[in-house]
Amino acid sequence: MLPGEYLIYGCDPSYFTRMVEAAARYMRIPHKALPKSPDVRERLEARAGTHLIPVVETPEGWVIHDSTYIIQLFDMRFPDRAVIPPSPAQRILCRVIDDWIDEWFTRAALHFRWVTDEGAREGAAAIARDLGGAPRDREPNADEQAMVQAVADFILPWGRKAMGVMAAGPDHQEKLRTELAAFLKLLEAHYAVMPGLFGERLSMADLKILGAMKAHFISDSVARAFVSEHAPGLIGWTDRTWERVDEGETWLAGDEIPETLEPLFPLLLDGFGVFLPENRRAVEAGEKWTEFKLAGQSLRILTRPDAEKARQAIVAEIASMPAGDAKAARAALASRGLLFLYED
Ligand SMILES: N[C@@H](CCC(=O)N[C@@H](CS)C(=O)NCC(=O)O)C(=O)O
Repeated sequence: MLPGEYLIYGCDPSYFTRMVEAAARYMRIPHKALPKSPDVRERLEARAGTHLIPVVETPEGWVIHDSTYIIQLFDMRFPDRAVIPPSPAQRILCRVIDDWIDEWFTRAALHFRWVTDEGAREGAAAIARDLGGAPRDREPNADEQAMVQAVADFILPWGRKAMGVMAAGPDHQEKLRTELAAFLKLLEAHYAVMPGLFGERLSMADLKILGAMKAHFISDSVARAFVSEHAPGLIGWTDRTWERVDEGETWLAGDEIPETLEPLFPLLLDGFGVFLPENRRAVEAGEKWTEFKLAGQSLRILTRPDAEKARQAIVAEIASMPAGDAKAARAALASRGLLFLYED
C-alpha cells in the first residue's frame, strides 16, 4: 500500500461525503476533504464512472465511489483502526443498520432539506458553494459568485424533485417525521449509555449516523429544529463524536448486542423492511416505480437498483463468511425477524 493522502471529493452538506470524512477522521487516515468543484468534476466523473459524490482518490491514483465500499477499503487497509466489528452478530447488524441509514433515511434527509422554501434556498446555497467552486478561505469574487448562483439555481428544483420521487414531500411528512423521531429518540437513549452502537469503539454504522447528522440533521435549520425538539442529546453526541479519533477503544466483548439497540429492529422492519422487498421486486420486474403501502398510506418511490445492489452485497458478505460465522450472522438476523430481507 502506498503511503499518502486520500482525497475525499464531495461537498460539506452531502450525506455520503460526510460519512466518508467521518470515517477518515476517526480512523486517523491521512486525508483531505475537498469540494468537487468545476475544475475537477470532469476528470473525477470520467475516472469514477459516476456523477455521485463522494469520490475518493487513493494515494495510488484510483478514483472510487460509494461510501460503504470506500469505508470497507479503509477498514482493510488500516486493520489496527478497523470500524467493522469482526464478530458475526455485531458485524452483520452493523451492516444492516448501515444499509438502513444509506437507503432509507435519505428520504428524511431530502424531506427536511427541501420541504420549506427557506430551507431549500439555504440548502441549495450551501451545496452550490462547494460544487460551484467558491473558495473556502475567502469571499467569492463576482465571477465565482455568478457560478455559485447558477449551480444553486440548478440544485434547488433538482432537490425538490428528488424529494418528490422518494415520496418524501408534504403529503408523506406526517409518517416520515413520526418514524424519524422514533429513530432519533432510540439513538439518543442508546448513546446516553454507550458512545457507539456496539460499545466504546465507533463502527461503520455509527460513522454513517454521524455523517448523516453532520451533513443534514443538525445542520439544515428545519431538521435541526426537529432534532432539538425530539432528541436534543444527539446534537451534543454529533459534536463530540465528530471530534473523536480512534484511541484503541474496543467493542463489547463476546459479540454482545446491547439491549438498547433491540427496539431499533422492529422500527427498521416497519419501514425499510417493507420497502426493500418491494424495491427488489420492482427491480426484477424492470418497473420504474415501486408502489406499496406503508402504515396504511400508499407510497410511490422511484425504483432504486443501487439499493438492491447494496442488499445483494450484504447477502454476498454473509455467504463469504466462514461457515460458523455465517451461521451466527444468520441467527442474529433471524432472531430479530430480519433474515428474510437478506436472503437470495
Ligand atoms: N451509494 C452512494 C450514494 C451516493 C449519493 O447518492 N450521493 C448523493 C449526495 S449525498 C449524490 O451525489 N446525489 C446526486 C444524485 O443523486 O444525482 C454512496 O454510498 O456513496
